[in-house]
Amino acid sequence: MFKHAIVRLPCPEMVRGLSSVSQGRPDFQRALEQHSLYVNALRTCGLEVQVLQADSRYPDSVFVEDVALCTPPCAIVTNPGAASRNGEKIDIKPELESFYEQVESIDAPGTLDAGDVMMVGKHYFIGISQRTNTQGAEQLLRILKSYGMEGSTVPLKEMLHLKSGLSYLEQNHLLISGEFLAFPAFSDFRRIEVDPEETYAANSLWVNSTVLVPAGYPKTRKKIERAGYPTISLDVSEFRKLDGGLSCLSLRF
Ligand code: CIR
Repeated sequence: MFKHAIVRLPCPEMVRGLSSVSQGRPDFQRALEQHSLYVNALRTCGLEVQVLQADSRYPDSVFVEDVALCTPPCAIVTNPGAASRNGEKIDIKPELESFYEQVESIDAPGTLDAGDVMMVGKHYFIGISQRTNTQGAEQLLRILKSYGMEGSTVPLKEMLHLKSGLSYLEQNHLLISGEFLAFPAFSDFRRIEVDPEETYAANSLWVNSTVLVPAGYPKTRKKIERAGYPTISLDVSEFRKLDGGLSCLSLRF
């Protein structure tokens, strides 16, 4: 169970955030409203939510998940792989230190975005992507091992981040899509397969037994509910325009 979440408010400069999709620029006012409903949903799931101020130096800083990995015994400040986002790691450290005694870091030449890391109990799957390199993954594996945890790597071909196409919903349930369907390490899960026309919904978010799902993907929502989870549907259209989704908007621990 999670007790806390950290989120960062979107900044008006988000309209210039990184994007690989051609859905237009986000509408800042709408993004603020969607973000506020997201925070409410986390609170409904029982989390105490720390809301950090917007940081206009970093257009993508609302996607706070990428700058840290929060595990039960320690937090790890990452070294984000996109140049325009790398400085986001500096201000997250003191926030994590107010919750954690142990705060580790990933350092150059290693790069790692925590959107590439999926926690399954004490095992962490680490995507090797455009943002996360093998040195970053090796550093993370060493840190995990020193705290009694472990991990393995997953090479990405198409997705931006590992969790763009995979979400662990606990109880061995794995929401899975696209290139990951054929990956052997994911064959033994109770798989909930996402239809090709709903791949964006593969980034859904388990929070204390409830699953947050992006609005507009009814087939996936139904499949998750059939697997036994209550769901909360949230419109995250403005974050989608920047390749972001539900998991990217918070750190949970
Ligand atoms: C980026 O390209 O870094 C942002 N526009 C989106 C980050 C999304 N984060 C995530 O999937 N964990």
